Amino acid sequence: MYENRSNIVIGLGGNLLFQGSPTAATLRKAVGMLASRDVVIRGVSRFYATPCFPAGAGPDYVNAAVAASTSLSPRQMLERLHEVEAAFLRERVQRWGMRTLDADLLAFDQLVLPDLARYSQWRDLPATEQIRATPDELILPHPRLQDRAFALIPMADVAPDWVHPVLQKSVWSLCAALPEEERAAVRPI
Ligand code: PH2
Ligand code: MG
Ligand code: MG
Repeated sequence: MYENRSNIVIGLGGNLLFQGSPTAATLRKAVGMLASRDVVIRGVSRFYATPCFPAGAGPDYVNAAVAASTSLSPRQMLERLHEVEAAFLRERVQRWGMRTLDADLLAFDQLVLPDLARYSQWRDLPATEQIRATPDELILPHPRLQDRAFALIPMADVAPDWVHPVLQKSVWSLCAALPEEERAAVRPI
């Protein structure tokens, strides 16, 4: 039977504070948990050490990106990511006392969700508001994707040619538009 699959990119992040070098292992395990009949992993980026954003708010992260194809809807995919986060959250609560895995849906085909107006509203949110306000609905593409070297550089490993459906730029060109010092601070490990 023909199955309509979507190409997606997931951003993974983990903070170094509670696990040190095992952070990379956490991300690898997360990839293993994501893989299933309805989420086929197409590529995993290199792992990068990245300075915490906002600067000084905490220790460095390890970030990576995963390209996959899925038969799930955006909402189902988000739920799957929350399940994977929760699995590591439980582990972390026992072993390290805090969350160590963030799994974000960065891109889902060329979808713009919930609609162009609301996507644009979140993308253009002033920096001061970004710290306080979190959308309670799924926004796609990830509203901060174009700003963040720690998301774009790993994504360029697995989906350099994905074109942002609103900005009409490839990941590769979004990366090239980042300030040089921000790119340089994202280091493969
Ligand atoms: N994620 C955050 C906040 N800050 N900084 C880096 N370097 N990497 C992240 O993944 C990250 C962050 C909240 O999701
Ligand atoms: Mg995040
Ligand atoms: Mg998140």
